[in-house]
Amino acid sequence: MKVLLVRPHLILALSRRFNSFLHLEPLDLEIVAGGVEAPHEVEILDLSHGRRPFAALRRKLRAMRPDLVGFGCYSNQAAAVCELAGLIRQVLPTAKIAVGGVHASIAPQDLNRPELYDFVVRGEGSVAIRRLLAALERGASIADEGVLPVGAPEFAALAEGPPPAHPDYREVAKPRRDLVDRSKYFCIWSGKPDEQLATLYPRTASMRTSVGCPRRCSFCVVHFLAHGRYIQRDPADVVDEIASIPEDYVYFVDDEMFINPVRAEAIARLLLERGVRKQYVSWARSDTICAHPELFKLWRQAGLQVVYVGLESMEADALKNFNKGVDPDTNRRAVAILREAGIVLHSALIVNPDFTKDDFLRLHRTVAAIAPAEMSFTVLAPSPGTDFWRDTCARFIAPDPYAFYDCMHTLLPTRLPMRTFYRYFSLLYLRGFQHNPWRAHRVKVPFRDLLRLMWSGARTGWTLHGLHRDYPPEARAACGQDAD
Ligand code: B12
Ligand code: SF4
Repeated sequence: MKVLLVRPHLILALSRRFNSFLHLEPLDLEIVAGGVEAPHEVEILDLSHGRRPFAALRRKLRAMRPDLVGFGCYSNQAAAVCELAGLIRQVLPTAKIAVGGVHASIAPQDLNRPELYDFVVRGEGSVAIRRLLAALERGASIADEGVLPVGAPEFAALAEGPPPAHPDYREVAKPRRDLVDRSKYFCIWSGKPDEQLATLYPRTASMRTSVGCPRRCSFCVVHFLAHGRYIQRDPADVVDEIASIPEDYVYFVDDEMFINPVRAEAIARLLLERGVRKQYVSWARSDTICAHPELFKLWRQAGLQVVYVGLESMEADALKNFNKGVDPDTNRRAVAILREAGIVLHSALIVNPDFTKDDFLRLHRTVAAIAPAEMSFTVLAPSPGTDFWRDTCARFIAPDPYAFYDCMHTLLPTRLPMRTFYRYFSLLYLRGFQHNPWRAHRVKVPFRDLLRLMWSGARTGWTLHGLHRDYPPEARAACGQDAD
């Protein structure tokens, strides 16, 4: 059978703008492709590049004539996947269509649309696609907690509750990195003091060494996806995969890579022993950093350059509301530990739709106190699959909350007039840019990269500044009307 795996295009202009700073390979589809074993054939089509996704998909369908098309789907891609599935039904009605990924795992009922899909796949996909292909080949029916036949009477029962538990990592396929054009994926890189970088945009691979996180932050769906468990790969297996990656830069997409310090240390030591010299970026919680400062020093030697930390806020009340399980002092110490270890901090901070002008001003002061650091800001938005979503969805103002679930568009009414809110919000990015370590450390970069950064930064800032325009008038009217 011929299988085509499709990463959908990005509908929101803002998502496309952010892709000009960081565009990672479709690791989800590469792993699913690894589960498609010979004699089946598999290809990946990444529609997040290019301007004409429908034409590109039509061309691919005509050239390949796949028997099965599989979509990867995060919640903010659900609308795009619908559009593309509709096109496949017209152009190649014989193809079966499956949709998997985070959205299929947490909101399967949203995809129970027989006119568009044949199967919804929940949970890990490389194991599920083996079962699905085997059933399709035999002409047998399939219905279990991982592969749900769309429109079938048992769909509703199978869609209830959390997705199936993640399988043992030894059963999960290795990613088929060879199926994508690797020159297209990059991550902006800050560099060290006074360093001369060959490029600000090195080619970057992504890789996963663990799944899940035992914490339960209120805005995050990971505990629902992974059943609150932390599933870890064996250090030797991790290092074998890192060594096999062609790129020198690797972005770890683990939810939290350092939760088990023994395993994390073993990986770093193996990398050093085997002389695997690459540069890494990863996510870590501030309390993990405070609990194991030596681990981060060791990882620095092994090549860890940037750590993304969901600091979220430097205010005790906000951290408590997010159920973050850390206090502002832990966040401050984590910032200091990373600085001492010579690791660049990427600080992720949350803006509440409830913010007043004073709240924004306080966040500006926080930014200055954390600097120099890479900074990103998101708007607090409930994720489907969380209690937070269930408790607040009646108040949503976004016309399509899934499509607007990019943590930039507010789902809930803002206290300030929406236009004012986004003006302040875009200024945060400007302030963050001014404190970027790359600027503070006087890192030298090629002029063409500088121009590219300025151009994409200006476009992103402008899009953020005018984000209120994406909402209909009634949604804007539901927000605060105070003078700013
Ligand atoms: C790394 C990461 C990012 C990276 C980029 C990821 C990428 N692939 O491009 C960055 C930092 C850019 C990012 C940005 C965002 N992210 Co993010 N991200 C993650 C993280 C930590 C890992 C994602 C990943 O790469 N996983 C590795 C792959 C291999 O796993 P997977 O996607 O689950 O795929 C498996 C299965 O789902 C299944 N499967 C997947 N597709 C298919 C298809 C078929 C056909 C089949 C059969 C099976 C199948 O099999 C796969 C292989 O095992 C997740 C957390 C998580 N646990 O999912 C959050 C997560 C996906 N992100 C999230 C969010 C909200 C965002 C943002 C919208 C906002 C933000 N907070 O920054 C932006 C949006 C970016 C955009 N362009 O739209 C949410 C999404 C929730 C949702 N309802 O969709 C998550 C779950 C985090 C959370 N705390 O809730 N993210
Ligand atoms: S620490 Fe990160 S991955 Fe874990 S629950 Fe909180 S936000 Fe989610």
